[in-house]
Amino acid sequence: MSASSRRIKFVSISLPVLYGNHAYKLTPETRKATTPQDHTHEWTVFFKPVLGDIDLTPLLKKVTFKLHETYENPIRTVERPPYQVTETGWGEFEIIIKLHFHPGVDLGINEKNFQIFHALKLHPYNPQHPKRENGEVHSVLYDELVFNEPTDKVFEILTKKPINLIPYKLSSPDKRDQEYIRPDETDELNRLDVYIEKVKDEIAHQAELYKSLEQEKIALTQ
Ligand code: SLL
Repeated sequence: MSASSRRIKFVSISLPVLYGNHAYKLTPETRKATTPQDHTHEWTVFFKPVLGDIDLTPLLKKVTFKLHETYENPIRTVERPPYQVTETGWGEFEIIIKLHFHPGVDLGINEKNFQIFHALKLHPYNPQHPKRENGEVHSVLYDELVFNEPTDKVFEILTKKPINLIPYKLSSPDKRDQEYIRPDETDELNRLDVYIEKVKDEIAHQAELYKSLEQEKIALTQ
């Protein structure tokens, strides 16, 4: 066994990520001449680390988004961040987001690939939720990529800048309870608070960004 394929026993490293979609109703202003008549929405599906300054290119060769077969070339490949696809359409469907790691990178000994099934949302789905103006929908989910017993190489990539994550240790390989290598748990809780704040900020930021782009577009067409 070479040094690069040796695995670090009982150690896991978790990478908080966000994925999902934003959707906006098309208006006469935002509709392009080439937009098919029956398309009612513009949407963007994306995958990204919660912390915006983390660059995943050392881990990811590419991310593919598998759209409904009503789309031309339904498998869309994105090789650099931002990992996202923007389209217009009329219907909701399931999008398969697949992470393709570089050779030698995986989530664990029997976990070579990672797929996320995201239900594209165009319509506000919870009648209890207040409706947003313009019928915007933001369906954003939180998850964690857990790298189990990483190889030395993966450990290096994950714990050094720009990724810079903190590893944790399992008390035994079959136990789910986890002992943090860092003795201070409050440290970890503080990190979670940071992540939650970031999630909120990011959702607000994306909504703002879209609004100003939309205004620019309207200004240009006048
Ligand atoms: C539905 N099962 O019936 C889903 C299918 C398909 C969505 C939705 C546009 C494709 C195109 C599009 O929105 N497809 O014409 O480019 O709701």
